[in-house]
Amino acid sequence: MIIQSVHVAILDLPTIRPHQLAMHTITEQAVVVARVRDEEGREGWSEIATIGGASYGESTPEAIKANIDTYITPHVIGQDPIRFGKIMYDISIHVRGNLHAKALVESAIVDLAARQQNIPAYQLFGGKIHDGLPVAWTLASGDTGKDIEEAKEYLHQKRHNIFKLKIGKGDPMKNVEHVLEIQKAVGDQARLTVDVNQAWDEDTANQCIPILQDGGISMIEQPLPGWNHEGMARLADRYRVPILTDEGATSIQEIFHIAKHRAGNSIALKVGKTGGLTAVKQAAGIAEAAGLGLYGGTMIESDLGTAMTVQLYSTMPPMKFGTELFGPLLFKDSITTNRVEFRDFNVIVPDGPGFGVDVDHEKVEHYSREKGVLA
Ligand code: MUC
Ligand code: MG
Repeated sequence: MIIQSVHVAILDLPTIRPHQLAMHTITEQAVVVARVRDEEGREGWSEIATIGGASYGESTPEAIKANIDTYITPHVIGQDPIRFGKIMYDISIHVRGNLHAKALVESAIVDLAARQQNIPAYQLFGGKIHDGLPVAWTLASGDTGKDIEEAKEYLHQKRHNIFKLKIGKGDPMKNVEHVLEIQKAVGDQARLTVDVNQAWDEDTANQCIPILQDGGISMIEQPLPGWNHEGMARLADRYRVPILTDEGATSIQEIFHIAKHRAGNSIALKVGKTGGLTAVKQAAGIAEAAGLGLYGGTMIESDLGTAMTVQLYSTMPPMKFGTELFGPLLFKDSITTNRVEFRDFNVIVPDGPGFGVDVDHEKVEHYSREKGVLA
């Protein structure tokens, strides 16, 4: 049952509140979805997000769509989805880089391959080890009081007991005070981490990290620019609090480089930046072999992209820092008819065929930037 079509659309999904990062505040998240269809009309779907247009990483939603439509789709049409390894190998010969685009395409093909066999997609990656994964929530409302309220509410609901604080925007010392206030309010019941999103230079990092470390913060994510592997290595060497590389840890080659030079002592995995589900498993292998701690990252995808990532992470040994697959909870609405579940501080691994969530075609059309692409 070969693949007959590939279609890609950009969706703009509104969030329940502004989500403030160093470089961009998300009120509407642009996610890219792909649909592959076989000869019998069966569909495989996937979703990958970037953040803030071109402001976060190398890819943009528009580039992902254009490059799949023009350069990748011809290598997918007529292929057998169960041979997704061969398809991705063929694509790698003809298309350099474009990791987010490759991730989106591979994932849609995997969903279709699993649905053709009526099995969950995690069966194609060795089977699940876990039924649920610890899941953090990001406190990023931009207001200390609101963040404390959110943290207390989610602790009460037993939804999250790990909180990541975005502290890359504005005055670094004020942000450190903000972290310590939240730590004082909930720190005995929760574990707190911070994500600087590349905003500091090394001097600023050396001023702020000791205070955060003494304050009981359990991990510092990407304090320096992604390119500054040497600086990250010095910080990882100097402090006992774990230093996590996110934006700097992209392709498997880059992750090998980070592991070799210990540019951080832990890394955030993400399906988009590393180039797909298979690539993320390879990346995790490199990191584990080097003794780096793992974190199950997200680019804030909705139920579809989250289900696919939850399924993949479920096939890996426990990650030292858990996951942050909270994406569906930040959106006002869902583009799937069934939802990813969150309970007892865990995100639950969906068990249905494919990634275990079914796309709501009307919702996809409603949120599509360009109408009729996936109709
Ligand atoms: C990032 O840099 O980690 C993931 C969770 C979140 O709040 O922001 C994203 C991106
Ligand atoms: Mg990050």
